[in-house]
Amino acid sequence: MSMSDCLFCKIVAGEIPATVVHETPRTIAFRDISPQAPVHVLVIPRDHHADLATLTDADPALAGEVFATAAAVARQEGLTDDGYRVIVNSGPHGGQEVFHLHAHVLGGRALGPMLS
Ligand code: IU
Repeated sequence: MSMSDCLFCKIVAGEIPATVVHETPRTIAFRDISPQAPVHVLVIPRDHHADLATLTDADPALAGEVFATAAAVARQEGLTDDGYRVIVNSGPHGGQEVFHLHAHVLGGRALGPMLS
């Protein structure tokens, strides 16, 4: 997939609407369109990186910024006391469907066992 076809690049560009909840100079966080928990936010780098390995190879500091934004979103959404989960799916077996690196921030209920 080229960057011009990337759904999340279109969200960064404002070409597709999304409910943005947090922004930093190099990251953006928006609500997942199909939430799996009361709070389900996706954190992405503004620049296109397909997956975790691509991002960490190209710009490890940006990977850190994605996680810092995830923690800031959790704090902003009031998840800090009860806890929350951050997930990065990678590749087909990891269940990755959108190939623009994203961290899921999930919370607002007890999430149960991690694997399914
Ligand atoms: P995954 O880790 O690649 O499987 O997650 C992709 C997520 O992107 C998934 O939770 C979708 O609900 C979400 N999503 C979205 O928020 N907006 C969209 O337009 C599309 C997918 I397509």
